[in-house]
Amino acid sequence: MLGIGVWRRARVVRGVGLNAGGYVRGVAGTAMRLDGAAQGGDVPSSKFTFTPHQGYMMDVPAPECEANKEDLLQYFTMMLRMRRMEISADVLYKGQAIRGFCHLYDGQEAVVVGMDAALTYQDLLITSYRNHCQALSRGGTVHSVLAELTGRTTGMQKGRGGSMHMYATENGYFGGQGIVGAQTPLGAGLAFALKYYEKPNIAVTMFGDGAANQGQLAEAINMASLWKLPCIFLCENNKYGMGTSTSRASGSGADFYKRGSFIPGMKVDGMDVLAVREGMAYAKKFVLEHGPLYMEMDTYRYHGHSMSDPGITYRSRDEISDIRKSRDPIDRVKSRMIDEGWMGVEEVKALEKKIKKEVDEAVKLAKTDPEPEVKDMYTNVYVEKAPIRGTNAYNGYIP
Ligand SMILES: Cc1ncc(C[n+]2csc(CCOP(=O)(O)OP(=O)(O)O)c2C)c(N)n1
Ligand SMILES: [Mg+2]
Repeated sequence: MLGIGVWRRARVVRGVGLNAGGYVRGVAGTAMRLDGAAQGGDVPSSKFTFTPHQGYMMDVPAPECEANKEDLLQYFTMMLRMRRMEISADVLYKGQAIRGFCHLYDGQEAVVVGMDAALTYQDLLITSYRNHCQALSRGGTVHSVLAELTGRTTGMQKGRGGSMHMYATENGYFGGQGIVGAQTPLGAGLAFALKYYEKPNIAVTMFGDGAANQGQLAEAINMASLWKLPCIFLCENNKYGMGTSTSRASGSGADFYKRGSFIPGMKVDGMDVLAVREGMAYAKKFVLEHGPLYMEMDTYRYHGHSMSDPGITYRSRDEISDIRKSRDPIDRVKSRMIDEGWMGVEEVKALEKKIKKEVDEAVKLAKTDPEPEVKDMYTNVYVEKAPIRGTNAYNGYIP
């Protein structure tokens, strides 16, 4: 065993504002959580088990953990918020308030919530275009994410990035990338910077099962291995790359976590926030000691690939509803809370109502907030007058 039970307790922070996610913004750049335990309250706690992780060239921790009521309530609330936000984005898109690309994250919420429960804002994060919920977790609000989607000045990037390009570098979030797999070497670069500056932190570079087949990922893993970078290559295996299932696209079959080949791998139930939290806490400690790790999150997306994909031509409605019934990440936390007697059905309903109201208010603002002005069209647009060789017959082109 390479060390178990690495669970960061939340620190006590008082007198500072909370954002919608219940995280404290900008305090020493850390995603500090205000939980009851940290505030000295008598918070009930219990032991939970989860689907065992699978390890490749490494040991994995036992599939059990301790979690308290405030932890679970916080994860439950955040996942509800994410789900409701994405459903609202779907409606806004269909009403043409959002234009262009839009990739929703519902179904996969436990990956981001569990991951950030084990990390801090000093741990750097970069991901693909399916990035709304990462933005929310790294200091965004439902309002700032939805307003970005509708192109308003109140959006995370002042309405200039849109669905695929949200960032919060002040919180260690290097955002969404539209080019499949492009973030994988960039994530290795972030890990290089952490190592170069001797920081006790890691970088996580998230990508999909489709991107996992790319050459640039293999190159990034190779360099990360040689330089022993504190990098987690985190594959969100949601079973499809656009309309292509993993069984049709991946020569190695289903075991993505073994695909780092010469670096260790760990497979985690990505539909269970506690499994993700525990896996990530262990993984962080592991990569700081041993170098890069390939993680596979076994997850599922409910929506189609993007808004132009109804999502039911290459898979059956039954497949989707079976996963919803048996593995839904929100239901899993909800039933744990109810089974422990930490929440009643009425309290759950009240919380769901509260989140719906919060998101509905954000939707209203996202529809009415001001759009960027034409005079700002070229703000942050850079033109370098550097000559590019070989672009015509007179500037260095050699046939
Ligand atoms: C280099 C490149 N090739 C193709 C595309 C078009 N494209 C966008 S998403 C996608 C599928 C990626 O699937 P996966 O990596 O599994 O991520 P998921 O969408 O499931 O999160 C493709 C082929 C692209 N954006 N960039
Ligand atoms: Mg995929």
